[in-house]
Amino acid sequence: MIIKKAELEAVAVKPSQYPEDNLKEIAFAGRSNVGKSSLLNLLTNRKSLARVSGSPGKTRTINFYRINDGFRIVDLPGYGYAKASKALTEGWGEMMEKYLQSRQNLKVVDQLIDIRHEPSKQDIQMYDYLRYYGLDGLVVLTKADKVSRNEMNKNTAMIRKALKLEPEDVTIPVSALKKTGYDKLLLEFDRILEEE
Ligand SMILES: Nc1nc2c(ncn2[C@@H]2O[C@H](COP(=O)(O)OP(=O)(O)O)[C@@H](O)[C@H]2O)c(=O)[nH]1
Ligand SMILES: [Mg+2]
Repeated sequence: MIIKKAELEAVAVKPSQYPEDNLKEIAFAGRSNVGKSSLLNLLTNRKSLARVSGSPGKTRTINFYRINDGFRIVDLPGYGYAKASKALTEGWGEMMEKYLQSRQNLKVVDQLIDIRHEPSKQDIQMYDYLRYYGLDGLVVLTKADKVSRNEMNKNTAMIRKALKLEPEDVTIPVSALKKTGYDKLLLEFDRILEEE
């Protein structure tokens, strides 16, 4: 697919604020600062559709981006930000759970992991949760420009093992800086959106 049109359609903290129709949705999950906003901008070829931030932990809403008037990419709030208050963290869990458990439109959650690091405890918890709800199977490894080809292979294997991925699960290295990998991810989107 080619993304020709992308617009922020809704910003939600509760289900009554979600768009009401049956467009399929692919959500992005990952820890704060992993590169979710940068990936969204890369995919849509827009410099600042989503705000890229040097200071993590700012996005505390579920953002619905309408793509080609055919589906949505949903940017979920990042987790694992140490400075977030307890109240914020608890609100986060409830907001995420409501969306992930009950959103009929949601087909898959694209889990983002920084290719340089071992998945955190929260990354693993998040992925287990996605598996439980049948929303797993797509992992994007971000900031691929920061590692050598050799490290890329080694770290991919390490991350696949830590998340207990099955052979059919997909890992796609991407770099927002070098603008690589997004074409493979868009092909994966085509496959997901064609499924019933
Ligand atoms: N080198 C490199 N830096 C990246 C890449 N993607 C994001 N970043 C940087 O990582 C930081 C967090 O990015 P952002 O997209 O805001 O992450 P988010 O919090 O997950 O939405 C910013 O400083 C980005 O410039 C990438 O592919 N390569
Ligand atoms: Mg962001």
